[in-house]
Amino acid sequence: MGASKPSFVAVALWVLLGSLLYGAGASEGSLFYGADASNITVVGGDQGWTFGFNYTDWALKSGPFYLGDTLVFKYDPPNGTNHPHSVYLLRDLNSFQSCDLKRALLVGNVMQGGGKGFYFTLGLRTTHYFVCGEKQGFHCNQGLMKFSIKPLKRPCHH
Ligand SMILES: [Cu+2]
Repeated sequence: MGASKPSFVAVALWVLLGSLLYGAGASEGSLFYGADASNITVVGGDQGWTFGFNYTDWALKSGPFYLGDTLVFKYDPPNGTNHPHSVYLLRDLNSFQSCDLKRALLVGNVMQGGGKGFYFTLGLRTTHYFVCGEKQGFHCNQGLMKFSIKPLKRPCHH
């Protein structure tokens, strides 16, 4: 009797531990398989692509991003009363830091963010410098509409 009580407790702990481990394993498994497929992420979440939202902060919290992942930029086309936005890629860190659009590549024009948004798939393993190109860099500088992402190679799976 004195010996069976501790062993009962040990078994109960073992079962409890087992269920905790099983639960943790299952959720890690689903996270793993979730990361295995290409992800589609709306830039800025509910805020979309807009003036004054901190996209550098957003990108840090939303990463990591992998090759083949898709970003969605949502912004209204010009309608006479709003401030239109766009999506440009800048060539290097210097132009990114100064919001210099002189040699920038237009990828999403002011019309393309409407409806389901402008889709951009991360296809190159280089740092992507995304900015809004409106008002000669004002949206990028003062509006914080800038962020950089270096997509990672997706981990191998079996
Ligand atoms: Cu803008």
